[in-house]
Amino acid sequence: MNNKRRIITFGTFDVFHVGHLRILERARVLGDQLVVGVSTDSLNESKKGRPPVYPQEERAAIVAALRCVDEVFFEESLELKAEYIRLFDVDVLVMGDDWQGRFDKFSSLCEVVYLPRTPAISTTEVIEKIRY
Ligand code: C2G
Repeated sequence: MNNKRRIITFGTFDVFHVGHLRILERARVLGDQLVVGVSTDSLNESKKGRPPVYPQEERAAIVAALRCVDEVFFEESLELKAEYIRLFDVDVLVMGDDWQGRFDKFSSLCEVVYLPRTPAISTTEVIEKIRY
């Protein structure tokens, strides 16, 4: 029997920064194994209206190399959360609090936890800083 507590989280993780690292580390300590869904380029474009800076293979490679991450897959659609929760057999869904309340409907499948975002850093701010 596998009695490990499995955690899942999702994100684009474009222009990887310390806010991304912190949420993955904080998600991981809520259990024993951390599975991360990295948004595909096309999902990111539909969510944010622009293509990511780094392509999905590179974003996924960076996330997969982290000590706190056990497994990575591509998140193809925001509508597939229930399928991913079942497929990866997870106990907890963790999201940043910018998504507060948005995933409560999955609480019949697993525990749903929102963690506070790291203040004062975002991919958009990093891009702006480099640009000017
Ligand atoms: N994050 C954070 N602190 C920041 C910036 C981001 O804790 N300063 C968290 C976000 O709350 C999110 C994760 O890092 O949980 C990934 O952030 P994004 O790459 O911006 O992810 P997003 O595009 O919101 O994708 O299915 C849900 C989506 O795929 C989430």
